[in-house]
Amino acid sequence: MQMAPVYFIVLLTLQSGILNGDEPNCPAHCGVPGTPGLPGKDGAIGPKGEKGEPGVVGPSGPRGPPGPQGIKGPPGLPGHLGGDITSPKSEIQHLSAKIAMIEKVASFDAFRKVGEKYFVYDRFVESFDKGIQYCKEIGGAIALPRNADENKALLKLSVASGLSINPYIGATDRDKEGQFVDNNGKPLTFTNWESGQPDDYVGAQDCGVLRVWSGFWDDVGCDDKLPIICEIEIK
Ligand SMILES: [Ca+2]
Repeated sequence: MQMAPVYFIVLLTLQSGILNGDEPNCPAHCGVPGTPGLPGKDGAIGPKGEKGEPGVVGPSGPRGPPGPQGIKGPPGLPGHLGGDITSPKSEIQHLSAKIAMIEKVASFDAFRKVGEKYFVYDRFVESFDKGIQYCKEIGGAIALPRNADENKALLKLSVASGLSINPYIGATDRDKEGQFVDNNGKPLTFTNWESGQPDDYVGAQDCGVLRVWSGFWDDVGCDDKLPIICEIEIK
């Protein structure tokens, strides 16, 4: 019961302060806080800026993947079947074959060109029939002049080759006496017989030769072994 007077004193002191209008720990002019003000107004929008410099073009990007295959085109126009127009391929084949034949001709011991014909001689000496076979194997036939120029060319080749024996020409009448034919069995369109020839001497001369000292023709035995000159046409 000793605390009762102290409590009473404190209560009286507090009550006295409130009645005098004082607030504890407050400055002399401190009032009640007001309400917050409104937000300030925005400023005006500034002028538009100058246009900027153009930018630099960047490097190319990587190559894209290949596109899909295109649509197949329409068929071409029909070609010529008549053979008037020579295709480059056939022309090349023709020239290749021609070159091969000329190379073959040049491989002979002697040759001479006249027109589209080449006379070739490789010092082969045989009978008429062996000569036919030999010339056939090289792509030709036994030489047979078809005109004066060819006859002269064959004579020049014979002389240039030093022939002293008359070479065969591709003419014979062994199938029908007196009717000389060429390698294909056709009648001769040009002849250059020596005067008095062909005489079918003793009935045993059915094959023609070129006389190397005159260029005229004679008929001799077909089994005689004589120089074989072939002709090859290269067109
Ligand atoms: Ca004769």
